[in-house]
Amino acid sequence: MPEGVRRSGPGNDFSGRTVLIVDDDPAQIRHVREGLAPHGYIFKEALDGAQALSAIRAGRPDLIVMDVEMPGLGGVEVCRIVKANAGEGGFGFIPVILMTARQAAGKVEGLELGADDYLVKPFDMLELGARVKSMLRLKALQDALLEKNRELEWANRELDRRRQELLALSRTDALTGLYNRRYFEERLSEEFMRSRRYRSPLSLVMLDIDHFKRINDTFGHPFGDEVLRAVAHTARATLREVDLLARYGGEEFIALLPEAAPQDALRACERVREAIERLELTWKGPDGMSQEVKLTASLGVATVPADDLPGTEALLRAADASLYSAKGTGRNRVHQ
Ligand code: GH3
Ligand code: MG
Ligand code: MG
Ligand code: MG
Ligand code: MG
Repeated sequence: MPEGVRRSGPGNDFSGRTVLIVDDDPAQIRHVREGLAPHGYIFKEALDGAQALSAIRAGRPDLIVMDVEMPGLGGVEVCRIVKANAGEGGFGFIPVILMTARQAAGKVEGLELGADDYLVKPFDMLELGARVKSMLRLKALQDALLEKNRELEWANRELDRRRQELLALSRTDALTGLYNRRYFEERLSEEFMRSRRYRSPLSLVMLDIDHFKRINDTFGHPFGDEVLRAVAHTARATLREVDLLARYGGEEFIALLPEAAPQDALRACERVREAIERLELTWKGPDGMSQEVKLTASLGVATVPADDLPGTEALLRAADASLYSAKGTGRNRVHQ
């Protein structure tokens, strides 16, 4: 072949590919084998359609060269089965070259049933060689396409996964793992509208750790961080799953309690307050020093529609005012 005609891409050397030769005449099988021998293929043989199918199931060949006229299952039927099972999980794409002694009859039928090429016996071995090679090239292209497709699908899933990860990250407070303020405010607007539309109660809670600065000052900032994580975990474990809890900033947390009327919210807040009061944290200092640390928190609640508030801003202000009042009257308490 002149240099310029050489194909790039899947290449032109198909030695080592498996060719299944199917014919009820062993002499014809031998003939085809000898004709294709110089190309370095691996040959499998079958003497009828049933044998051919077992051979295909046992190990997918890269190509099938098959007689049309065989007793029992004929070449056209086998071809139909191979093509019907070309999908994923089946045989995949296996090119089929049919051979027939008949001049025209069956040729159109074979091609219409998905035979990829057709040879009329007796045929020239050079022609057989060229057609086999062209089919193997087709097969290699098809395989490369499938592989690319699989890679694309994988890349797509990976992208999707990362998108989800990024989305989750953009909603998360890095220190505590709770939702962050931005996501909370998004949800607050939605929940407020829902509450208004369905006239269902909605409570907003603000929680602020008492004298947190002292904890930082006494035990250091890293221990302060540990305390924040412990409070976050405790509040999350105490509230209902439908309650939205977020870190609002610094040592302040905020929670949205859907369907919670004032009394429900009060009870929930009391549970959180008590759970924080019960927390037993241990500060570990240098030289094996350690100390039990206790803490408390103050909580402020506001509820719509019990508190007649026009919007989320007013709801936030009302909860903040309740918190301020809880702080002002001695801390470690819930006000509403
Ligand atoms: P009060 O009972 O009135 O709320 O007093 P407080 O000390 O808790 O309140 P203040 O606002 O005076 O102090 C809050 C402290 O929280 C100050 C700030 O350094 C600390 N803080 C804010 N964010 C973080 C954080 O991410 N980690 C740690 N360790 N400390 C933080
Ligand atoms: Mg025959
Ligand atoms: Mg504060
Ligand atoms: Mg505080
Ligand atoms: Mg109030």
